[in-house]
Amino acid sequence: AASPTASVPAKFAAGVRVALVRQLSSGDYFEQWLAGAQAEAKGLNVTLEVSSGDGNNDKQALNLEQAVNQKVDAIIVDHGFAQTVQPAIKKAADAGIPLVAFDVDPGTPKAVALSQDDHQIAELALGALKEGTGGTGDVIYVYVAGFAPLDRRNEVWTQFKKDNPGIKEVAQIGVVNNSTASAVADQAKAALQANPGVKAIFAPYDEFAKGAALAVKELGLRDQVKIYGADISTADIGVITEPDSPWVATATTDPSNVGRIAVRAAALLVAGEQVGPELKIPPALVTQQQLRDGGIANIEQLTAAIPALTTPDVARVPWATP
Ligand code: SR1
Repeated sequence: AASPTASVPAKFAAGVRVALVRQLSSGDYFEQWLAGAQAEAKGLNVTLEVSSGDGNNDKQALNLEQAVNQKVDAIIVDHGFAQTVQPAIKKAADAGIPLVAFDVDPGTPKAVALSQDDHQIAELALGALKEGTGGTGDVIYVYVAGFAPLDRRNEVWTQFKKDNPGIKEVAQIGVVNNSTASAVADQAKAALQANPGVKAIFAPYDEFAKGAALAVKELGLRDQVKIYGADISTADIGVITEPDSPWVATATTDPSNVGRIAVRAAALLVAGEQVGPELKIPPALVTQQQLRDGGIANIEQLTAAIPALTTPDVARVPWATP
C-alpha cells in the first residue's frame, strides 16, 4: 500500500464522530451508498452514527436536531426535503458543526453540497432513449417531485421533450416508499395497458427501472418496450443482462463511491481543510450491450471496466493510505 502524504490530525487519532442523517435507507442505491460510507469511515477512524427517517421527513428532521444537540464532529445529511432539513442545518452551521449535504439543498454556503451530476445522468439516459426510439414514439415517464436529484433530472426531461417533438409523454407515474419497485410495477402495468403503443419508459432511478422492467416482462412486452434508467447495483446488472431484458441502458455513478466521498468530505472539514462548496460526481452511461459483451456481472467488474466511476481525487484525504 502507498504511504499517506500527511500526518493524521490529532482528532482522528483519538476518533471522530460523524452523524449520517438519512431520509431513506431501503433499496440497492441506499444500501450500497451506506456500505461505501461505512468502509471509508472505518479507514479514517471515524465513528459513523447512522439514522434514517425511513421516508418520514419529520423523523429525519428530528434525527438531525438530535445530531446537532449531541455536538458531533460533523454531520452528513443524505437526501431530504429542503423545507424539513434546512432549519436544523442552519442550527448546525450556527454551532460551527461542519456539514455535508448529499442530494439536498442545504440552504447555506457554509455546508458542502454533494451531488451526482444529475443533469448529465438524464442527458446520458435520454441520449440512449433517443437512439433507441429514433426520436419518435410514446413514452412513459417515472418521476416523483421533491427529491432534488429527480427534480434536476426532470429539468432535462422537460427540455428533451421540447427539443424532440416526436417523443410524446403519454403517462407520468411514480412513487417513492419502502417498496418503490413493486409499487412502480403496478403503476407501469396500468399505464402500459392504457397506452398500448408505448415504445420506451424513462425511469431515472433504479427502483423505478426495476419496477418498470417487471411490468414489461409480466405483460409480455419485452420486444416492444425498452427501459432507460439511472443507477446500478450488482442486482441491477443481473436484471439488465438477463435474457430479453427490456432495461437496455442506465446512467450511473458508483453509489458506494459517492458514499465514500461524503465521508471523506466530512473528514476534511473536521480537519479544517477546504472543501467545495459544491462537489458534483460525474456519471457514465452503461448499456446492456456493454455489460453482456464485457461479461460484467457485478459492480467490481463494472468499476474495473469503467475506472472513471472511481474518483479517488475527489475530496482526497491527504493523511489516508490509499
Ligand atoms: C428518491 S431519490 C433516488 C435517487 O437518489 C440518488 O441520487 C440516486 O441516484 C437515486 O436515483
